[in-house]
Amino acid sequence: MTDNLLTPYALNNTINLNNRILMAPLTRCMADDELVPTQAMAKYYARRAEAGLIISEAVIIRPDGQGYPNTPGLFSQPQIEGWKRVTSAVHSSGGKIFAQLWHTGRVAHPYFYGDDNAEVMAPSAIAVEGSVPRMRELTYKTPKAVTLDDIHLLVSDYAQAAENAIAAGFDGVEIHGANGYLIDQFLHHDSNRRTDDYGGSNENMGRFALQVVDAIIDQIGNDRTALRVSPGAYFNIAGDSRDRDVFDYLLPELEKRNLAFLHIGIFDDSMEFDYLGGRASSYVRANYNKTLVGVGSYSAETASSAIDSNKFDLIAIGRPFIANPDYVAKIRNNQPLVSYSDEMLTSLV
Ligand code: FNR
Ligand code: 8K6
Repeated sequence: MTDNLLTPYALNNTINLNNRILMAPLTRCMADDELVPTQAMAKYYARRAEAGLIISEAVIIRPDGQGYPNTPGLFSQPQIEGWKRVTSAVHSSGGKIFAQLWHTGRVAHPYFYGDDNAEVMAPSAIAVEGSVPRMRELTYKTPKAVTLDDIHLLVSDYAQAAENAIAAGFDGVEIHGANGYLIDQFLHHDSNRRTDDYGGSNENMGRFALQVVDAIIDQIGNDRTALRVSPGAYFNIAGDSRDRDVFDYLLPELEKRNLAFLHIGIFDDSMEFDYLGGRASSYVRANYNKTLVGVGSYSAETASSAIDSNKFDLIAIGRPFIANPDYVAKIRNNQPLVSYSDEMLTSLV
């Protein structure tokens, strides 16, 4: 039985969802060379409009946030116009869509936005190991430890991107604070070795994330602002047992902000983290008392029972939504799903 997934859910007084199934943010690398969303992307999202809420693929807030080819942006007028096509296609199909705002920090590569000498921004000058996926010749660079001026500009660029998202017709934004990208790099000791106001103590480690959240709330309101976090480091970052204290501080601070929701960033929620005492979702549930979105290798059945037993309130579905544009209808009608495979990433169906 998966009926509970199909019941409406009010995020707040502004946003009501028709059901509890979110489409997870899924990078597809299909924007045009100016990082403008295409008509094919508008159709792709509109086909999935039956989701209670679509979270867009991650959208870069400025050029030096780019770490993968053809990821869309929200910093130029043509990009805003391109997203208007997407949001209006989703709205005319009865759906809702948030933009996921992204800066990859040290996972950026200047190949995408400048010459070889262009700077890579991160909390500390520590390179991530390896190279860009599927572009193995692009080895990650040692980033620049951002200055206080850089930080102020980054915060205002996040806020500007949020304003651009609303101008483009999005219903709100999800700040990408997860999966080892810029905001997450500030939240983990492996990637943040700063000794100024942005590193060291729990409060300092959390400062950049909260400043971005607050700047966006000022711009577009808390009802339209959500955040994705990865308290368990698993991608582009190594875990450190001290990270838990940072999130012990951060989660109650976030709770005070009355966000639209908080969303876990993880590929498989059965992963357990020693320093969190188990799953990332259980840890967040125990330390955060507002709307929580679970994710990570769930089926409709396992998600339904997780919601039933109050492990989280809403479920985000990723890969199965790539394989099944009509995922929600199939769940409602009890129809079999097409299995996801990585080859599906090469076309936008
Ligand atoms: C992702 N994921 C992801 N997460 C995110 O926060 N922003 C993004 O842009 C992407 N992009 C992305 C692309 C692809 C191809 C995959 C497979 C995944 C992670 C995604 O949102 C989700 O957390 C995982 O896919 C786990 O959920 P499923 O797929 O098991 O339902
Ligand atoms: C978040 C941006 C990702 C953009 C590139 C697409 C990556 C495709 C990933 C496929 C999923 C495989 C799962 C990898 C899990 C890594 C955790 C250790």
